[in-house]
Amino acid sequence: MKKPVSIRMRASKIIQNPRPGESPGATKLKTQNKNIPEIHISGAEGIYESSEIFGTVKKYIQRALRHPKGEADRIVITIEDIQEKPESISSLPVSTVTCNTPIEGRKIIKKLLHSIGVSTRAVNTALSILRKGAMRGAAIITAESGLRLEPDRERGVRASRLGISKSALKRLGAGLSRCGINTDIVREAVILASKVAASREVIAELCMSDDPDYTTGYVSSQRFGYVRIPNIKSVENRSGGRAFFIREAADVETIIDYLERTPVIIDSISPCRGVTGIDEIIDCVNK
Ligand code: WAQ
Ligand code: MG
Repeated sequence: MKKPVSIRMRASKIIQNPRPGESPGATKLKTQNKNIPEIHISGAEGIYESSEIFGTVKKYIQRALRHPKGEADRIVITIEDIQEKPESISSLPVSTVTCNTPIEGRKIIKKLLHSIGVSTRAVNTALSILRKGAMRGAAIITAESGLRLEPDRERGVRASRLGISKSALKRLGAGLSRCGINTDIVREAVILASKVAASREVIAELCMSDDPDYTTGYVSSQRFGYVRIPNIKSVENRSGGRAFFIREAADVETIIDYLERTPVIIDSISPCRGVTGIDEIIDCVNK
């Protein structure tokens, strides 16, 4: 990639006259030095070539202005040169399980995460954070004891400085198209999950969109890939978020530095498998 740049967007909305108890996830707008509560509307990030800056910023702004969570009143765009040479990684293989209800979804989440050593306590910590929603980034949870370790619980940790080469993007798009799931949302989530899973200290990730109309979530890990779970929540449900499960003895600061600051580019692609049985997915773990 020639002259890589990191582009990030975050959009928020001011809550006018909030009633007590409403918008529990609202944070105070610090930049204007006023006590105005705001909610996170959407965010996006990626590594691009400098020639892609205008097109990408336009796409990000359109996304912030036409979001199902509401129209943003504040959009912050950050564009920075990438100085370090990005690390190259492969994308995770993608599969989809059959799931018809949120209750079934919870069972699938537990089964997949238990198969790679994430404890019930850790899964329950994550599910209760996702149920509350309203974070801008992800929670960091120890996989055995289920302790929550990210320093700022309102913000969470945002995986950033991640991208994909043009040729890998083409191949990823072709694989996802064959499964009928080649959308911005899926591509961006696969890229993010692949960077997160490439950290040796991260065992798995759980994700549920906070968009009220997007009901497919995923569990991912280097061991079984990116596993999509349809109907993980019901329509009109505004809960959502991400949790990264980490090794018990891992150093949180090192993990955050990798997730937020180390530039990573996907330059090879793993297969897109389509609908797969959960037992078949777990069998891969034991091989
Ligand atoms: N780093 C960490 N956490 C993030 C990031 C990031 N870069 N971006 C979003 N989050 C957290 C944050 O808490 C959001 O509220 C939550 O995740 C959901 O973000 O294959 O669209 O952008 O069909 O709404 C999954 C795709 C889509 C499943 C997830 O997430 C599929 C999605 P959203
Ligand atoms: Mg969202």
